[in-house]
Amino acid sequence: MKGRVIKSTGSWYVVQVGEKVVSARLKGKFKQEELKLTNPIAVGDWVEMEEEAGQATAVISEILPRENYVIRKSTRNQHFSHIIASNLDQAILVITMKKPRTSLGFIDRFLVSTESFRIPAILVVNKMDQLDGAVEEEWLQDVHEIYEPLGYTVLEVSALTEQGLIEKFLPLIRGKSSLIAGHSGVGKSTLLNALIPAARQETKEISGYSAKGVHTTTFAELFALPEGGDLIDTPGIKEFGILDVEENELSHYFPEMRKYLGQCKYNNCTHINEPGCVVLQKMEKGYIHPYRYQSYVNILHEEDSHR
Ligand SMILES: Nc1nc2c(ncn2[C@@H]2O[C@H](COP(=O)(O)OP(=O)(O)O)[C@@H](O)[C@H]2O)c(=O)[nH]1
Ligand SMILES: [Mg+2]
Ligand SMILES: [Zn+2]
Repeated sequence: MKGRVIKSTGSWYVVQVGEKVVSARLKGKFKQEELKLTNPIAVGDWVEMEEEAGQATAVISEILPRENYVIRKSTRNQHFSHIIASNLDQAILVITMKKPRTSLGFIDRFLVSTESFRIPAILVVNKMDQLDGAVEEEWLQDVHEIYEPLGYTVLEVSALTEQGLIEKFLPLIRGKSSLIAGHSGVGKSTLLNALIPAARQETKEISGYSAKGVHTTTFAELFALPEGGDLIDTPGIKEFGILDVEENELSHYFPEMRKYLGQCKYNNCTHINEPGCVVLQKMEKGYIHPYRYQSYVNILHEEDSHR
């Protein structure tokens, strides 16, 4: 019996098998190849199961090879990683200009992660009903000007008024498996509820708590769209983290730099101050946005301090 894991509670897995939902568990130790994982099975995994005699539950006997996955370092043991979700067609970053404000630097970190996982990313600007003021207009314009030329889709919606949801958002997610990420309070749950009423996700007022003080222990969960496809909610996951990217590898995950790689004088160029650096030249000529270059430098230095 083959199915897809839609929820994990640690030891039990909820698996979708056609129209049916089955509770399944793992028997014994599971062999892990290559990766050191804190969770052997992730939401989005396709698994093979055997029914347990006389019971409504099943035992997972095999994980089918993952097409891709999104992973982060374990918070408890940094030699281990945690798979957030697998078998994704795309990742959607929900962003807002205020309450909370999503910084361009945060967007860039997210995009570096999705580039490294080779998963296409979409930026969804939520809370468009709240758009007022020149500062916000400018932020929105920056988002369009910076990310669209790089090939990322930027979409504007309001989960509250449902503006843009059916005409613009639905066509992008129909029939696909999409991960939803973003700061706490940007409206991920509200968006999910608007598209999948059966999801009934709890939404939280932002004013009542400080985003930093909230300890969310919830796991990712997959919800089927009535129109086909599914959305994977990732509550409590701020960012995936950038895993073990070598210094001169980071620029591979910036599409606007990627095309010039190999043209720098030194093949281990980090594009900071090396002579004959084509990336720096292109940036000075305006082919690479200075904000993006600044994010590149910031990520390089942050990752450096973790080495
Ligand atoms: N004005 C406005 N508020 C929204 C919108 N979407 C969500 N919210 C509000 O933002 C707060 C946080 O939403 P929630 O869905 O819990 O965010 P999450 O943490 O990303 O899941 C709630 O009070 C929502 O009602 C929107 O499009 N416009
Ligand atoms: Mg939520
Ligand atoms: Zn260079």
